[in-house]
Amino acid sequence: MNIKHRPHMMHRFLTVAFIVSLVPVAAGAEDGLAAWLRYARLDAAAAQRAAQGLPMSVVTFEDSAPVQKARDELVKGIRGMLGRDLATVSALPREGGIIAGTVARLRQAVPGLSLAATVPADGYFLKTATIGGARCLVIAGESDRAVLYGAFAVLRRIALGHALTPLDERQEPAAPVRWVNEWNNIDGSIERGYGGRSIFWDGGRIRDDLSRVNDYGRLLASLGINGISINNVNANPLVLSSAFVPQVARVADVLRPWGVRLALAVDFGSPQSLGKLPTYDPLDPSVIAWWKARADDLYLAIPDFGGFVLKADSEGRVGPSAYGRSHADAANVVARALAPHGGVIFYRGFVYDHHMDWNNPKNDRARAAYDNFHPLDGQFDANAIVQIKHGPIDFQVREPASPLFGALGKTNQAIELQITQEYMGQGRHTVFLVPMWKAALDFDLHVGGAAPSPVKALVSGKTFHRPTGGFVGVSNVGLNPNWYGNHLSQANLYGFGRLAWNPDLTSQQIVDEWTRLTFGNDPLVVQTVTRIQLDSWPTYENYTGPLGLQTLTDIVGNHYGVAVEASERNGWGQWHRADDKAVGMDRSVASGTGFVGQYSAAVSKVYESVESCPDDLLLFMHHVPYTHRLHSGKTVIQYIYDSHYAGADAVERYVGDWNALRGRVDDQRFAEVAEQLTYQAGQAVVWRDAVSRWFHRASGIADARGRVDHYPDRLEAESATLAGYAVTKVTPWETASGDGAVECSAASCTATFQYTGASGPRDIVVQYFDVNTGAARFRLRVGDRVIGEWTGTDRVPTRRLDGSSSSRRTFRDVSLQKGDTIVIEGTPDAAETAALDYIETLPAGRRQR
Ligand code: GCV
Repeated sequence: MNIKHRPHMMHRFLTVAFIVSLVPVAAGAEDGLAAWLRYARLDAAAAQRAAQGLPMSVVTFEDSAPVQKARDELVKGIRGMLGRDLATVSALPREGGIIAGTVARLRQAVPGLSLAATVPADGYFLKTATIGGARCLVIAGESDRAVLYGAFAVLRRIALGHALTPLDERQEPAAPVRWVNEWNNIDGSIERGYGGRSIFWDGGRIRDDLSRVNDYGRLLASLGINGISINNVNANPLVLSSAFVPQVARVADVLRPWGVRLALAVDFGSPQSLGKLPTYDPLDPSVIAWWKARADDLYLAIPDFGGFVLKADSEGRVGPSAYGRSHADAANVVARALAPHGGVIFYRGFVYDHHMDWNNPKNDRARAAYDNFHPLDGQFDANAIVQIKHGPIDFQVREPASPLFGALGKTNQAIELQITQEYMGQGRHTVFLVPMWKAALDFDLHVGGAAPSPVKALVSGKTFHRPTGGFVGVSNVGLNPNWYGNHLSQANLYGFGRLAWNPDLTSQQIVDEWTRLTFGNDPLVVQTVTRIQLDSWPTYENYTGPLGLQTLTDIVGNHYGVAVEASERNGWGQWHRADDKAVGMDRSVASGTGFVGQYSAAVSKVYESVESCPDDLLLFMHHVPYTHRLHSGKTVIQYIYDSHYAGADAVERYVGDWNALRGRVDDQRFAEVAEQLTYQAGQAVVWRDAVSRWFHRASGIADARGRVDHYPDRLEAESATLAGYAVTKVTPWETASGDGAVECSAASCTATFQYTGASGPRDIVVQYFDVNTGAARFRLRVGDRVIGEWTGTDRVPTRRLDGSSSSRRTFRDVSLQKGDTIVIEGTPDAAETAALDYIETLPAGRRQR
């Protein structure tokens, strides 16, 4: 065997101490920046297990940046987790090493190494082998970046406590496209971003300090994500200007070592608005030449530029319809400019008319993607990919899989999944989205003849043997140290990346991995966090819009708080059509919009009939009376009530479960997650009451369990003795208890309540409004006793008293005597009026009602 040994290195290897720390690592403060790549020290037993037989050096033969990153990451990770310092060498030492490199190079450098004949694009091998009598761990990648993927996989195994020897694993990604989109504006704001300002842009240009971009590239590489577009799909034409090219090239330089290709979202009108041409008609020769010139310019500076993302003819963006051209014409003019350089265009399938006449019962936004793109199947160039949101509407809490996935047999496609939590609690609520994505990815659209054709196979190009396709996640990370504004939301990026690599992984596997990597292997922590995460989507669905109602959030506003009617009587087409007798959109072929007919016969048969339609999509597909009985036997209206109470109760349980982890999770993350879950528990009550009261009023049918509109422990602020406070209406009405709220327009005001309940310890809940226009102060007194003081400084996305600003504070174990006066003093600040909704006195420790 032809192996070069370097004896002079030997001494160094032998003197490197094999130290496995027996000292438990203190739970220091962690801010979440390292996410799942913390490389925290393993406990002694796990470290010893992983270290057994692990060589003491990393051997690389290549200078390419991704391979060097792989080497550095191995050194860093093994030092962190095992307390071992690996040597880095460029020749195989006599006692073996961790050999990391591309398959092609390793075959040359280590001829005795036997690797399978073929390795798919971006695939890698992990293999323990005896080479020249020495034990080695081989990480062999098809490409530079695949070496990096292999290194991260080894580190993941160590962190999870899996044995490294023996190892013989061949990994390949499900699809070539594994991208993220960041909807960042060039001024540094982020559309639907909840984790702070952009890590890429600031004040109309690329940031000077790109260290967070480097950190992000590392996270993406650890998941096998290989492409990123860094600006909003509602694109500013300026990004294509020559002046921007060097700036954008800086970002590409930072991401390249991590194997992540850079892309831009472009505006279809750019040839006219930026290029000053008289037209942006995709068939006009000057426009064709313009796109080509812009692409050529970019590729000069960024030879591995990934391509463009295009949103056209959608939500006010210009598109080919202006010239009577098709989406294929639009995609192809850009595709042809990119093709000579190996770039691709992602053409978004999110095209619909947001001025639809809501009076027409046949109109249906859900039909739009299929109606627009199915007729064009086969007309898109080979480097064009139609990027399709996972459901036919827009990231709602429950949607069926888009029928368009099954209707493009001759077109490349990618699924668009939303990691940022628009419509899904915006990082203020913990909602683990992987189970929702799995439901779409695993759904069989029955378009593959006898063979199953789940969405994951369609988008990966497997069903129709397409050259490319895959997965795009709308990510929107920000400068917040924990990326999304919520530590637990990081699991969504992790889950997206893992599914893009292997959509057959289960939600349980993914969350188990993520939790161990992010919070360690303490069994109680793992059990608690995985349970909360796995339960969180159905819980969110329960307290927002169950049965296929869609999220029921304020769709004409911030897409966050509850506003049951916001979707109705406007052109946006997210209608649920609830009236006094019935609820749901009739999308059947027989009597509705015909959307169901866009699916294959096997699928449409199930959705077409009320009897066979699954309950969780019933109101997405059908308009049924409130008294309709679900498969469970429960009526629709009672299900709406019960699910909302179940959802709110579940979040309150999460708070208790999380609090039991005190001391097992580092202090900073423990406190921040505790605060987030407590807030979510309060918001879940706001949602619960608003939705259940709205449907109570609409249907006139009482809750069989007597809870809705009956709150015996509540004292409404409107009925308190008010000094300075004045009663005000709240819009939408369902977001305030009773008849509204009270607002203070004086320097300070008081609301005084008489406590008439039994004497004893009570939890006092104060429901108040915290808008983002000031920092009003509040004080809670019982008689002269000050129980608590707080300031309304939360940056919730609203200036108004509504479901987003309604906030809750609970003071535990307050001793109350019958006849006590409970006083809230409110001191407004700027435009925040120290508004109050109600107080509630609950027997100490009892669930909120
Ligand atoms: C970037 C939804 C969001 C928009 C987003 C759009 C899209 O409508 O509310 O903010 O625009 O989807 O995906 O293009």
